This record gives sequence, C-alpha cells and structure tokens, in this order.
Amino acid sequence: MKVYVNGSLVDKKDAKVSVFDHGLLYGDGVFEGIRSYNCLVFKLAEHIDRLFKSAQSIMLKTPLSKKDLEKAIINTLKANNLKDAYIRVVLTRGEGDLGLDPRKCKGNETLIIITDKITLYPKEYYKNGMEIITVPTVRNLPEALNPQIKSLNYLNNILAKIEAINSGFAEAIMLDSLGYVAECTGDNIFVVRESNLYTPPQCMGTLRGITRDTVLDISKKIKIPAHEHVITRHEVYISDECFLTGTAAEIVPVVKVDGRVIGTGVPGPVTKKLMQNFHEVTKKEGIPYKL
Ligand code: PXG
Repeated sequence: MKVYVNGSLVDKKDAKVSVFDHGLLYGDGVFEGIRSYNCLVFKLAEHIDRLFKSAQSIMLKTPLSKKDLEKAIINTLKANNLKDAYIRVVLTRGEGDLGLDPRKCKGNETLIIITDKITLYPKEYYKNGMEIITVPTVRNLPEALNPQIKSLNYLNNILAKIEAINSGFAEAIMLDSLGYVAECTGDNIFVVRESNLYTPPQCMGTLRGITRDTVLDISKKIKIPAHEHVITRHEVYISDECFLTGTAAEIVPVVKVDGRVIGTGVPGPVTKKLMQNFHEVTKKEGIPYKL
C-alpha cells in the first residue's frame, strides 16, 4: 500500500509523522472520509469543500489548493490500483512542541491521504435493519466545538460508540445539549412518518453530512417531502421508518431504537426506495479516474 504523506507517495511502513505532531498530541487537525465507486470518486468537490471549511474554522492552512488536493487523491487511488475505495484525508497542525500554542507549528502542516478497501457494516444490517440505542454522552455543544468541524478530536463520538458497544449495539443515537436527537457517532439520522422525511437541522449538534445532503436531493427528485426539523426520541419511537446515512455506512435501515420496534420491524418502502436511488447515483456521479 502506498500512502500520500506531504507530497510523496511512500510505502505503508514508511508512512510516518512526528511524535510532536499536534494532530497526535492534541487532535489539532481536520479530516474527511470519502468513497470511490467503480473508479468514480463520489462527491469529491463537496468533501474537499468541507475539509477547507473545517480548516478555515480552526485557522489551519491547507498546503494544497482544492484542485491539487483533488489530483493528489486521484494519484493515490491510482498508485494503489483501487476501483472501490475508502479515502481518508487527514490535515494536522503539524510538528510543534509540547505546548498547545499553534504558532509553534507554523508552516509545518501535515497532509496525509490513505486509500484502502472499504469496511462496511455486515450485509445483514442492510437487509434486515439494525438495532440502535440512545447513549448518555451528548453531542458536543456547537459553542464549544462545533460538530460542523470534522476535527481530529473524535473523542465525543468515540465515547458514545463505547457506550453503544458496551450495551451490545453497533451504533448509538447522540442527543444534543437540549435533549433533541442530534445524530449517530458517525452517521446522520432520518425518520419517515406518513411518507414524509425528517432529519435534524444542522444548527445544533449535527454534522452536515454529504450523504444526508444526497438523500435530501434524491427525495426532492422522487418527490418525497423532506423536512429539516428538530426530532425528539419520542418521534423516533413512533416513526414508520428510520435510517442512518454516512459515507462509510451509505444508507442503513434501523428497525429497533431503545427496545422499541420501528414501524413493522423491517426496512420500510421509503428507506428501500432511497437506498436503491442512492446506489444508482453512486454508479453515475463522481470524478472519474483510470487505473
Ligand atoms: N455524523 C458524523 C459525526 C460523522 O462523522 C457523518 C455524520 C456522515 O457524514 P457524511 O458526509 O459521511 O455523509 C459522519 C461521517 C468512519 C467514517 O471511518 C465516519 C464518517 C465518514 C466516513 C467514515 O467511521 N463519518
């Protein structure tokens, strides 16, 4: 495997960063998780835009232009001969000293691109739906660390994930500080009620997911009314259908939440229709590359 590290493609065993990198010492950096489907990088411009916005918000300089980052991602995919890939772009403040002061890292930004085979949830979740729970750890307050920043500090989500795993579940609903449903540890959440789609607005504790936006676009095209609206746990429990969206997860049906069976207990017609449309879109859209 070849990994892109600061402008060079190196073997996995030589892909290293300094122990003084503030990405490691403080989680001081940002990242993106992207996918390619059959030599088409899905929503690449949107992912690069979001990375630049995350970097802008934490005052981190991106060492490459958007166009050059796009080229570097494509070159890394080619070097690894990957048709279908998971792409991780990591940008850190770089090497500094043992103090927080980001000025010590000036000009040392570390940019890494790792491309690998994708690891998905088991097929069974997509066929029969998954069971999730609400966990005690609430999503970061936007006033403290805005969930719109896809920062390297993912402890908030990891703590929620640990709580889910400890209870025997693969994913967890995280609430915002007001107790409304925010999102899951690495996915956005949707519910369906009376043939309408609802997903939490992005103003509180919710990342503006690119898969979430894709589902909202699809719903417009196939004329399913969609609403960005606050959702309570009660509204999840009484929904007809529920599903999660994310780059890694794509669209995964949820059939049980906190012990409550959702709808008929199997993936519903709206979820299935959206899953089918989503797969069509990933087959057609994206930035092409040749191996
Ligand atoms: N919420 C959170 C907190 C996320 O981290 C999403 C929602 C979905 O956003 P996208 O833009 O992907 O639709 C994410 C994204 C992983 C992994 O390795 C996690 C994400 C994406 C890709 C891989 O677990 N999270």
